[in-house]
Amino acid sequence: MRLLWLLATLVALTSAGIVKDPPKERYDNFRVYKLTIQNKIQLAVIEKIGELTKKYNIWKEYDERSRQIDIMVSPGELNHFQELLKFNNISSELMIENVQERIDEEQVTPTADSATFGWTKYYELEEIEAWLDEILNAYPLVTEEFIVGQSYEGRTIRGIKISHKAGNPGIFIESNIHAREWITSASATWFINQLLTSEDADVRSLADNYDWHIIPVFNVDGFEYSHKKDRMWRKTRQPHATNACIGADANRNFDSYWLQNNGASSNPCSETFAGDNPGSEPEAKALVEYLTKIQDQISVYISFHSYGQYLLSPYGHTKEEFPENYNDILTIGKAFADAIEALPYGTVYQYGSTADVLYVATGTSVDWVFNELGKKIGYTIEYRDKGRYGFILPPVQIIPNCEELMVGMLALIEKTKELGYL
Ligand code: 0X9
Ligand code: ZN
Repeated sequence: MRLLWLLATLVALTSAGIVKDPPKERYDNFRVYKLTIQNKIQLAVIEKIGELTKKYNIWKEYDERSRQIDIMVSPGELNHFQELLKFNNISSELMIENVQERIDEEQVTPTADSATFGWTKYYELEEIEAWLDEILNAYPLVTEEFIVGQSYEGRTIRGIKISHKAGNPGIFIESNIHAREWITSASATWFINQLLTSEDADVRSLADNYDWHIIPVFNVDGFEYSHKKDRMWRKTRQPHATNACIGADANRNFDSYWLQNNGASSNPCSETFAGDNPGSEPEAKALVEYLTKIQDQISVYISFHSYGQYLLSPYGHTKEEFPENYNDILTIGKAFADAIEALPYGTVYQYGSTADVLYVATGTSVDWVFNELGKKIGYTIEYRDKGRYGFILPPVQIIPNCEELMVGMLALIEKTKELGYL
């Protein structure tokens, strides 16, 4: 009876607008530092504080090559953090002084663009989906919607297939598996638009001679949450049974070396939490089922991420071993990176296996496709930049980033074909 009263009061308060949803997360005076690590003790210290998820947030995990790690620090923790750096002799570079300012700047959009969908601002899920519907309507002969499945919160994970003729080899693009990496869905929609509208001969041939399967926003719940509640959200939104922390890293939830070799975390509060078991996240499970079903139609798999400017390939689980076709994988990677560097922006991409050039990551989608579906060509693209803006890449950089994607893709596909994989 008492419970009933409590419930009734709660309903009354909610409808009166007294009990509200928690407000949008703010990042006033949160800073982002790039740290350079010199030894294991320093790394252990930073990884330990990285687990204090209320105070810190790892933006970019430690990578052995650069010996760097990017970490966001809350204002209340700043003094302690600075003492810690000093005490442990860790050198640091301040990348972002006030994360909230960057977020606010990101929202400022040119008014001229507000009526039509474009690539000078970032859009919310609803807007992206409405645009997708328009595209499907405008190009009914060459496009088709596909449905991967449902997210934890019941959203539909949608994709678009673009096919200009029967019998084309297939290229699969999965984007925005990490919610806060907004540049990835902006690039995916731009790329879709180019495949359908570009008059450039090279782009036309890319559109005509391959079937494109593209998911612009894979982590739909996380993406929505990153717009509405917390700009820095990365994971899925499924609550954990025994813990207050929500979500798992969908890109650690696939059944390929799952939770092995320290390539993911078993701590539900970590940004790289692998989930309770492979496929525990409905999104990852749905993608596995969908890809298994259409595997014969796919030759190349690409996953869009940010940031760091890398083209990463398998393996993610070890740097002691490499795939048997690693030379080809590197040749294709070089073609991609060279093409991008040749543009006037001069942006430099590093390429190589995930474990070798970045860090050990297990249970990722690309590695699952490579190892379990036996696909020979799979890459992760980590877009701009190298930490100046990190995840909050200013809207003016969307189109330059996309131009880089296109020349990179043209070179990648051409080389992949030349080497006999397409
Ligand atoms: O850690 C990740 O999941 C990716 N980096 S990110 O900063 N965007 O989170 C890299 C994933 C590497 N991919 C594969 N091994 N397939
Ligand atoms: Zn990512």
